[in-house]
Amino acid sequence: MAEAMTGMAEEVVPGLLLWRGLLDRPAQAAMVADIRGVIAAAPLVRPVTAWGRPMSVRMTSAGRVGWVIARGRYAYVPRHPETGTPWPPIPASVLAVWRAVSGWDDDPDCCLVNWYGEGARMGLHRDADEGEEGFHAPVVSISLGDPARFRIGGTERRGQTTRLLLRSGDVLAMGGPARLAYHGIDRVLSGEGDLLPGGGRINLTLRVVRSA
Ligand SMILES: O=C(O)CCC(=O)C(=O)O
Ligand SMILES: [Mn+2]
Repeated sequence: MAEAMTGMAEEVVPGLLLWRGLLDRPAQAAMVADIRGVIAAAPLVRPVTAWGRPMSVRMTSAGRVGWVIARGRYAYVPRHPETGTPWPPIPASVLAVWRAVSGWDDDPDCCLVNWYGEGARMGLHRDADEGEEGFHAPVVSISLGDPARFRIGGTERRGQTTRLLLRSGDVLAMGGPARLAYHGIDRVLSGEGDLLPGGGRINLTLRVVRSA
């Protein structure tokens, strides 16, 4: 299954695989319902960066560990920072995507949930808190809701970048030479999708974490 799925992907840049429209509309709607369940158990928070600025994206997690910014430091922790309760499990619908595309035997430890409201974006960054062993696995990203302009470069912050539009139902895997590449969301095309009432974009990233 994993190999067959890998064959169906477009390799946008080395290591960055894209499955356009992997999730059809009913699958997207079902996944949104599952994510609303995650958010009900683990409310979205707006992390504050090390520079003291609140991020424009609101976040929560599912899985063994969740990604947080704690006193200016990025960390994977086993409990929600505000409620103190363990993160809810990663929904089966989301795990099924990981199993189909990651080519990885183990399930991910974290599903980071990003909620982009009007004007939200995410600056260029690397997913580099998962620990050396976690870097061998890809990061799998699922887009739901309004389309977004995604950008990816190399392992240096400066340098050439490639842009692509991510639409609802698209799935990306960042592995191999793209695993530690700088990437971000320049802009969400608010209101151009019709999956989420009132607009907005949900992005899920699945990560193997060996640092926590
Ligand atoms: O929203 C996206 O598509 C990317 C999110 C991302 O890069 C992250 O959560 O680390
Ligand atoms: Mn990222």
